[in-house]
Amino acid sequence: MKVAIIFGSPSDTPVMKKAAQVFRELDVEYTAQVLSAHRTPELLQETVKKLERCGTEVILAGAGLAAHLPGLIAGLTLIPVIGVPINAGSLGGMDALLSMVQMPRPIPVAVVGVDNGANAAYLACQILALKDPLLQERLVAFRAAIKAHCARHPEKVEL
Ligand code: RP5
Repeated sequence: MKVAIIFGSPSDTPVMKKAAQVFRELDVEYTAQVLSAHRTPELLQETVKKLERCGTEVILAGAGLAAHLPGLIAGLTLIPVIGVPINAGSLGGMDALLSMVQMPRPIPVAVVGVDNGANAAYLACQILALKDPLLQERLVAFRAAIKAHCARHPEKVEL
């Protein structure tokens, strides 16, 4: 499996489902599991090592609150990690966003917008497409379809 989706709690499921939907639409195989940096750190470490052994190329990591999951994973592996900050509390996701984007060097986490699981999947697909010409073709076709749709249905605004 080229992509692994990991998220901190079952309560993150609706956001991470958006990523899974993109992978299905673009015909990219993925695995998904709930693993918490805080609640099950040893299991997380074992899982990351397993993902390395089975050739995983990108990891999506979604978490809310003190969202250490993507940073911890990034510290365990060279597989690129895309963090999805999740709005899970009174700070509207800013807590998760900043904890992901402020990773200290040299352990980066690529971060998308709050609750934007779909964009994390698109970015993962673009990374995979560097070595997968057929996926690249599907992405080009997808972008062309979006462009054609926007050209056919330009948004009208009242000024
Ligand atoms: C984080 O804490 C999870 O990623 C989730 O976004 C948040 C709340 O988790 P639950 O209390 O709903 O399990 O670790």
